[in-house]
This record gives sequence, C-alpha cells and structure tokens, in this order.
Amino acid sequence: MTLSEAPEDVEAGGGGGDAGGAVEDTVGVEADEDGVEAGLEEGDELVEEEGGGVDREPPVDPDDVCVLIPTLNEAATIAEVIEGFHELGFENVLVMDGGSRDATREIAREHGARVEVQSGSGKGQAFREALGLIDKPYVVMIDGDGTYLPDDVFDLLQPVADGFDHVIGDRLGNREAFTRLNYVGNHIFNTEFHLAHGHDLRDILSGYRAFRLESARRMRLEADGFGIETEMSAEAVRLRQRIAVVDVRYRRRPSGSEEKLHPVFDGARIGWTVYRTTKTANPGFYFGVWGFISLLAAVASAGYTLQGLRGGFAGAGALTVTLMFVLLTVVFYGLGALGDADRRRHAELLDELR
Ligand SMILES: Nc1nc2c(ncn2[C@@H]2O[C@H](COP(=O)(O)OP(=O)(O)O)[C@@H](O)[C@H]2O)c(=O)[nH]1
Ligand SMILES: [Mg+2]
Repeated sequence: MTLSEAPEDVEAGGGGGDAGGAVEDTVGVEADEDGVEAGLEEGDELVEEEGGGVDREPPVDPDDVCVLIPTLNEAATIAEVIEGFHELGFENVLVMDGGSRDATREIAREHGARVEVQSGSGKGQAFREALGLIDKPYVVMIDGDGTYLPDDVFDLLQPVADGFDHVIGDRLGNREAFTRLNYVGNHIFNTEFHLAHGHDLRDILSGYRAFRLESARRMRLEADGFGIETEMSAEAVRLRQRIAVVDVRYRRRPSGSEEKLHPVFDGARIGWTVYRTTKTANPGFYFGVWGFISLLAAVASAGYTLQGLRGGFAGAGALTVTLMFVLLTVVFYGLGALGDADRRRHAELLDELR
C-alpha cells in the first residue's frame, strides 16, 4: 500500500488502525522494481499490505459507509458485486442507474440495494447526483461490472479510517486485465496528470475509491461522462486533500457484459479533462503550454525573419508576425504567473481554514 499525501505540510489525522500512518511530504511517490515505494522522506511511515480484507475487522463501521455503484446495463454482474459487499457487512448499497435497458435495476433491488435512476446521463452526472442522496460519512465507489473485487474494500477504507480524505485503488499492477491500448492509454493519462498537477496518483482513472462524503462534496465536478475520475483526482489535489493510493485487484469484464467507454472518443475527452482541470489547479501549466508553443513559434519566426531580411525575401510583415508571437509568449506566461500567484493565495487560505 502506498500512502501519498497531496498537501505538503498537513498531517493525516486520527486513525489508529493497523495499516495507518501519516505520510508527510510524499507527493510523487513512485514504486520501484520491487513494488516498494521510493521517494518517501526520512521518517515517513510506509505500510505494505496483502490484498483482500475478509479476515479482518472492518476499518470503519460498515453502517457508516455507502457503497455507490453507477450502472448502465450491468445485469450480468450487479448481483455478485452487491452480494460481495453484503458478505462483508456493508448493507447500504446505492445503485445509481443510467436507464439500463436490461434487468439491472430489478436484480439490484432483489439483492437489497437502494436503486435510483439518474436524471441526466453519463457516469459523471450519476456520480454528482448520487452525492446529494448519500447520508453516510464514508463512500465507497465501485463499478458494477465485476472488474473490481469487493474483498479489497477494507484496504481502501483503512486510510480513510486513518484520516485520509480520498483513497484511490490502483489497478495497474494487473497488467493482464488490460488491453494494450487501454494499458498504454492509462499510462499516458497518468503521466499527463503527473506533469500537469505535479502529483503522481498512479491510477487517476480508477473507478474503485473510498472517500469522505464531505470531501467529495467540496469538489467542483462538471464532467458528465468518464472524465469524472480525472476531475476527482484533480480536485483532491487542488483542495489539498489527504490522498492515499492502495493496490487493488482488477479483472477483465466478463464476456457478455458491455464496455461503455469508447477508447478513442472517451480517451480524447479524458486527455482534455486532465488539461482542463489545470486551469484552476495549476494555471502555470494551463497557460504555460500555450506560452511554450508561442515561444517555439516566435523562435521559428525570428529565424525566418532574420534569413529573410538578409536574403531580401521577408520584411516588415515577417517581423510583425515574430513580434506578435513574442507578445503572445509574454501574455501567456504572464497569465500563468498571475494564476499561480492566485492559486498560492488560495492554498494558503485553505490551510488557514483547516
Ligand atoms: N449511471 C450510469 N452509470 C454508467 C454510465 N456509463 C457507464 N456507467 C457505469 O460506470 C461503470 C464504469 O463503466 P465501464 O464501461 O466499465 O467503464 P470503464 O470501467 O472505465 O472501462 C460501470 O458500472 C458502468 O455500468 C451512465 O451513463 N450512467
Ligand atoms: Mg469497467
């Protein structure tokens, strides 16, 4: 288990569980070849744990937990997911359905889940609406497609019991469960996120998470579809929430169940979402990307202009274009710097409010 904390100087509070531990200043934690995390500061605690929590005491009272399952046509698997949680003592299961055309809702009801139909469409909209319906302090979010194991829930909840706000289940150790495209895509988006937000959360697109309800309600979430996990990851960082990452198991969708995520269409949206979320979380990056492109254009244009002036094939026009790119570079970097200053003030304010 990796514990990684977004804020630089905030300790994980509370806790007392066996896998606990405040980890300070451990952003950008990366696993080395042995799966042991590197990058921890001296004195940081690091606890590794086996998956599967069936033989343990639940880290928090299961009655304080709502298991949230967004579903769209998951009749093949929804029963086993709900039952998996019941067996571990989690009775509060909320199935947020997107208007399934199969028997998902009926099966979920038969298995004792509360079933609601979302008013809009998309996993993101379902999630946002569900947040308003939940009245438990802790939430576990899981797909209804049987790809994640309810048995890993104790590992996810342990950091929450120890004071963390948001816990991400890292699937990427299960290479065999991914298609090549999906695996590579995940790594690209995780790298983009790391660059854009300065924190390596290992598996930003994971659909298996545990978090405090109030911490999720504080997030500004806008994505309707599969951008929701990206937004949650970015908002957790922006709000300087205490974030933990734990390894979870992951399986392929069983045959007969239908994947809703379109690798190209949704992939492009996810890439865009990672970039979009930097507008408030990391304005230096948001504007800096364009500043850098303008700078390259300015350099290329300056080269052309110099050659052109010497050779007599370019003149005032080329010079104007060069100056325009220089100006754009200054404007973009300026906006980035202003935004960063604002973000720092915001972060200081958040720390004071804590
Ligand atoms: N409520 C709701 N759930 C959805 C919608 N689209 C997908 N889901 C559910 O979201 C979860 C993740 O979807 P999935 O197709 O498995 O995407 P992936 O795991 O990211 O590849 C599954 O439980 C789906 O049934 C939707 O429009 N509304
Ligand atoms: Mg899935």
